[in-house]
Amino acid sequence: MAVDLSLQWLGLSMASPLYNASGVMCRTRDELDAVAGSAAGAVMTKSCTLVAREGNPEPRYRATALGSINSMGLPNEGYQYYFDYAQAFDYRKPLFVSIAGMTLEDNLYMLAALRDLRLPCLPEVNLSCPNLPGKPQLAYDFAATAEALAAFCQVYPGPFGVKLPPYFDPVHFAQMAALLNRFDSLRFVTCINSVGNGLLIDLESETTLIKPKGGLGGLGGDYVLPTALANVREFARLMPEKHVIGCGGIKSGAEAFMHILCGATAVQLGTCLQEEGVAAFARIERELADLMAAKGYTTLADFRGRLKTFD
Ligand code: RRO
Repeated sequence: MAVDLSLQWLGLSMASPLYNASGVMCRTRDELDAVAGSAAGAVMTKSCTLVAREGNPEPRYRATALGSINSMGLPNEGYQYYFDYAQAFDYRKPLFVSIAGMTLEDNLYMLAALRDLRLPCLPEVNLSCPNLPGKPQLAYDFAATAEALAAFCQVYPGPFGVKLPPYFDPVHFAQMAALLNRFDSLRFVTCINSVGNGLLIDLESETTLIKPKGGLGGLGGDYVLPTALANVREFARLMPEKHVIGCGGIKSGAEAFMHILCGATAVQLGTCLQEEGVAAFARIERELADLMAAKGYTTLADFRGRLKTFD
């Protein structure tokens, strides 16, 4: 039975639902080209600021048997670097540009600049960086998020998306979904960013695994899969007119399948891609196709959002 992993959404065509999470394999042109040249269905850039940043001191990323912790601190080459990349891109697959201004004004400036370029790429505005000392995640402040989204829509007329942090309470899912549903040109949300401010410890040396923020950092990998699935599921249910992109804990075809079963239109690889490199895309696509074939599904639409519950 031939399995088809392709999808169409927002006028975009993807041969596969897998692409890189912002932050992984996407800071430099070489890394972006490697994703573009791989089996990934799309390419995402590192979140950018107006001015290039070095980020936090090292060690700032560590992987364990169960996932990863990072406090990179938004190292990036500055928005112009990624916009230049977007101008030179061949668009044989979709390109998403992640934006993470240090202020609302910075985000508006970058969105206006992107608008004026009239490129076929789509912005994903990062409302959820957990690693800037002294700076809380915007998307945990619902009033500030509403204000920011209204301003984005004023400046940027095209479709755009946001990267959300994980939420942990049904009331917060409902409040955030109601807020996001007010903005028609907000067409997709990516769930989830890393689970912020975890702490991993090396038992032998009794030391934190990473240096910034006394060892606190965003968790990814196995640690976050159930949280990611819950966020995908709830936002997909509460925002039927929008696309939810799943991110968190995907390391094989099984987790990719679960994200899509929860309602994800497409899915992103973070920790697994960082650890395995771009070969992960072809491997997980093969595993997803095999799993679908074994279950008798031939397209992603056959099972997307069809999670069964006991009630
Ligand atoms: O660069 C980072 O420290 C970082 C960012 Br901007 C983000 O959104 N999520 C994350 O885990 N790390």
